[in-house]
Amino acid sequence: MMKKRIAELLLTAMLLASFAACGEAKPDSPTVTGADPSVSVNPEAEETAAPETEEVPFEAEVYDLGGRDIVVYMSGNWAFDDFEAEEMTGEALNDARYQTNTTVCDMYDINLRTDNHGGEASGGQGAGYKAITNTNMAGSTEYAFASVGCYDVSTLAYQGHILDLNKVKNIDLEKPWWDPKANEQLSVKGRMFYTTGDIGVLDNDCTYCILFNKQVATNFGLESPYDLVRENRWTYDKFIEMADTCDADLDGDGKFTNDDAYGILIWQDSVIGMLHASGGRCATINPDGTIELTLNTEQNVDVLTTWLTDRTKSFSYFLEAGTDDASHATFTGNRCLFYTRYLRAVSWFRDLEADFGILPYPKWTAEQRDFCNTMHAYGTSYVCIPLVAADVDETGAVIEALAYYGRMYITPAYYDVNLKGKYFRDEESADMLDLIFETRFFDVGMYYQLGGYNERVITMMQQNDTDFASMYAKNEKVANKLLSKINDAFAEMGN
Ligand SMILES: [Ca+2]
Ligand SMILES: [Ca+2]
Repeated sequence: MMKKRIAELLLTAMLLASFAACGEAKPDSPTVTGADPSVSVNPEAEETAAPETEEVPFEAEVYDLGGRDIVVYMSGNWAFDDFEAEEMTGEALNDARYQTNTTVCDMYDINLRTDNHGGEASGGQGAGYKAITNTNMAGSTEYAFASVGCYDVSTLAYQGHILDLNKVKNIDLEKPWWDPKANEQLSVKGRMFYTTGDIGVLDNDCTYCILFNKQVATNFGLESPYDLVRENRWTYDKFIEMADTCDADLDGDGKFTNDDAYGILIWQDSVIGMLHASGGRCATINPDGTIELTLNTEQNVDVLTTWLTDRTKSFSYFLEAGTDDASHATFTGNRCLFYTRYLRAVSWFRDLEADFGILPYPKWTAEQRDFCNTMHAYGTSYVCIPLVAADVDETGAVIEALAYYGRMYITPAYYDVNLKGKYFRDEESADMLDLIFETRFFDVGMYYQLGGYNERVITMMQQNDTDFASMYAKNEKVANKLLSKINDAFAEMGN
């Protein structure tokens, strides 16, 4: 981490030097964090200095598309408004989207429209699956491209209904506006059927994180969690040790309720977040393109059993469905140290007086190479192109441009919105956001819902069940059966 950060700073310094030499310093060049660029040119600067975003040229073709409509089909379990902005409103994210859209529309002479089915069920054969398979079958080219819910888009991929983005002219997934870890972890024999990156913010909102209440940390004289992250001491054991100092039966009634104090407010899906944070995956795509079930490793069993057990301890407050406001009061009322959720939660609290920061999920041990932060499969949607599509070169260029300008406008706006509190700006969390996005993690085993493990571990969480081994064994056969079908389908696509 340290080495990488210094390398980035050096690179940034070199780039800035070369811009200066050419007399091309661009005052409006985008920064990921909005930090003062003069801070990051100094390699001696503290590690907290946020690196300037590297300037990378846009290299896709620019076409004159004669005012044609480009319709984006959108679906997924969460409602979302990526690609949508009708006018400038003063709201940072809306305006960044508007700026992105108008720039790309002018550049290509297109009319960008959406057909938004966000919030409709996406369970593998949901709205997005049906829409894309139906248009393919009808030979319709109504949708230029799509953003489809995770469970649906992964089904579309193995059934051959969407294009390999690596073969689309004008899309270059190696560019920094696309997620590099997605390339690494979602490729099947070099094919990439769907991806994500700066093109939207739904994926950001669905990214798991841990919020921590700064007042509670101060009250208990705890170490700065930001320092722990920087010093590679932010581990699962440290996380639990800190949580375990903060619980108290405040009203002395012998029960733990909304009125008491806790170490961790726990969201049920955190069970998947914790597995992924340790580097464990339900399934892994091997270099030969075959997908393998990798859930039942010694370490994964250890991680899951430990977290499922810690969830039952008195420092843990399990968030029951539908009681968010009452449960959140423990966090916003400075009676809870950590809250395991996703980045969307930041927007719920920034207007409140509670002073909180953003952290990655902890490493399982300090020996683990990287932090690993996953995205919420249920809520995320991915960009894809239907198999039956017209003018794919042109569509590819438009998609590439939306992602390029998304990096310039949308991602910085996302940082601004999520770091800006009522009374202060949380600059240290900017570094954490960088880290979280850089280390994002993809697990197709969850997307394909192999063995229903994605839901079953959550049910275990709800039911205080800690016997992972039995649950795993009961569902392994079903998991492998579906996996064979998927592997056969990908194998049939040849090389
Ligand atoms: Ca994004
Ligand atoms: Ca009590």
